[in-house]
Amino acid sequence: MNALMTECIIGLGANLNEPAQQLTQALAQLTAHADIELRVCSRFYTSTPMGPHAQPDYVNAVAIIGTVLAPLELLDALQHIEASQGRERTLRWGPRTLDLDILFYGQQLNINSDRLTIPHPGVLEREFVIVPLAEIAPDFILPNQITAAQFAQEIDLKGLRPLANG
Ligand code: ROI
Repeated sequence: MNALMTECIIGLGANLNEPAQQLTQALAQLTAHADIELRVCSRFYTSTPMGPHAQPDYVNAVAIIGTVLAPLELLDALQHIEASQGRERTLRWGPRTLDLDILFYGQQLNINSDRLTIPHPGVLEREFVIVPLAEIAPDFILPNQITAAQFAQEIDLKGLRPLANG
């Protein structure tokens, strides 16, 4: 492992155009990226849409990466991958082919800029983030000071379930 790498937690989500394939392809792009090292990814989960319900179920996963990129550089890289897989930025909380969110960057860094808020503000409300995170990093301390594994047991799963072949 490169000592200059920062460990980051990334959320992946998709609900259009073969969502599981979108996630698989995104993981391949992360792996291929010169400045990103994919360390581990959770299983894929099917989740109920948060926001307007007139949209397909999502496939979600959480991955841990190492990167030498600064936060906004990482955001650029992730948005480049989203765009390459046909993501168009249209409706807030609308359906999407691929969403790559930086959930946490490094140990406890808070970032509040126009383009980026870290930790991601929705983390604690999102069972589709907490449960996959608990799978790969059970001891991770969330912003509410509880471990991911503990919090995963307390929240409403809202139908979240691992994909059969995830
Ligand atoms: N709902 C689910 N279940 N999974 C997501 O990844 C997701 N992403 C979003 C919104 C539209 C908020 N809803 C979601 O951006």
